Amino acid sequence: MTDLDVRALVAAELDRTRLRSTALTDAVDDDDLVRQHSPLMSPLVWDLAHVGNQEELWLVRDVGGREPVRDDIDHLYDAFKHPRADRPQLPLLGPAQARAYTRSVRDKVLDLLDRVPLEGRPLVERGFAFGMIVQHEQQHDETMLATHQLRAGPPVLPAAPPPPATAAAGGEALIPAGPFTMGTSAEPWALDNERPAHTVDLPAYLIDRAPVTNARYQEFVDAGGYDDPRWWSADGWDHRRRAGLTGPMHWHGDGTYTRFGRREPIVPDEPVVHVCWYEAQAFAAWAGRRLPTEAEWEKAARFDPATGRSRRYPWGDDDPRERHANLGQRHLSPAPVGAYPDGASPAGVHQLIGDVWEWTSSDFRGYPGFAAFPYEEYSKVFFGPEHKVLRGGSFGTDRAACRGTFRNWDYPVRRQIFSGLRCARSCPPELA
Ligand code: AVJ
Ligand code: FE
Repeated sequence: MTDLDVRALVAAELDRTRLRSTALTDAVDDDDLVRQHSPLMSPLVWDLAHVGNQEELWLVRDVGGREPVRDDIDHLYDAFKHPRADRPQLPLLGPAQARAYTRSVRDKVLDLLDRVPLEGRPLVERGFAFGMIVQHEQQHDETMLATHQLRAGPPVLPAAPPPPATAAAGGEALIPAGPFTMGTSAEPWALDNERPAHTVDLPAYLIDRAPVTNARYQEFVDAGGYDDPRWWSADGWDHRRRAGLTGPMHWHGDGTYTRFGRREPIVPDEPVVHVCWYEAQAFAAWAGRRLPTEAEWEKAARFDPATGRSRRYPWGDDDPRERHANLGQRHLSPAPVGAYPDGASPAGVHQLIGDVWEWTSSDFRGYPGFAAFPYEEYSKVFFGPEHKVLRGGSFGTDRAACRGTFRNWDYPVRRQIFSGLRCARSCPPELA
């Protein structure tokens, strides 16, 4: 790409992303913007100004070396200083102020984008800081979408139904033993935790060709899975009891769930969503399976046995198109399994990208050779057993913040995110 292409691409991505943030925050009135819809979430107006504040810190001040737009509000929008539950009590910018602030930061950034030298820098650096800001805003847009799901009241977001299933996606795929390249050193906008590319050798395993559906999960519920400690880890059972879990979040126990203000019958062949890591693990144990490791997930998604190399996406190296995956909030739900045959991997594994984030069994850790960039606070401070890795993105994830190497993480109790699972198992000797 030439310098001009990079600038045009960045400008288009910034623009597209801001349209989404604006739609998510313009959909509700000012009272709803400042209200806390759940102690798990920030008020929407916090996310909006936080997005602007990060953009000011990383681009206006760090990359551009410019004067602060506002140097008096950084502490309000520092996610490490105030837990989400406390944010409504802060003297936050109001809706009109937050909108004006993010707009004036953006104006400075577009000006900067025209002037900052990109020429002569390694490709990895070209536009990276801008790409990181696009991904940061898109991640907060997904968080704001999760806040919308927690909001009480009538629906405010338009919901186009997802496409129907057009292919069979049942059963398991066998992934033969052998090495593959995990992570990336080449993807220009890959974040520090996706780097560097490194070889991982895995024994043979089987992985579900589709995420676990609502129908299958209902069987687990109906079989008394929530009342049987056999399927749960010790911590998981403890959490199950203390939190009084009886089924996925937003299920009512009568065959209906509420999605973005609409109470509807549960669609049986859609991937189950809003389960925590403990529930995912218990389901897998009940089904005689286990969660895949992060490496198993990525090999199933990226490894091409014909060439021996790892692809950017299951379908190849092309950026996601509508026919590949349910991404970008085009639909307000996962799509039925078998709806995206064009997005399947070489091993015939479907819907790895989009629909629901998939819990893996892995702790969030740095790859061998990891180097924090640009700040330790982006990923490194979250490394450790308390965070579990999710892969693949959801219907609410934008294509800019999702790829075969992209890693998400959260606490094992969290389920307000768009999280589901697929199962795996080690290959029995007779199949290997
Ligand atoms: C990668 C989704 C866990 O939301 O905490 C947003 C992304 N980092 N602002 C999060 C992020 C800083 C992060 N997750
Ligand atoms: Fe953030």
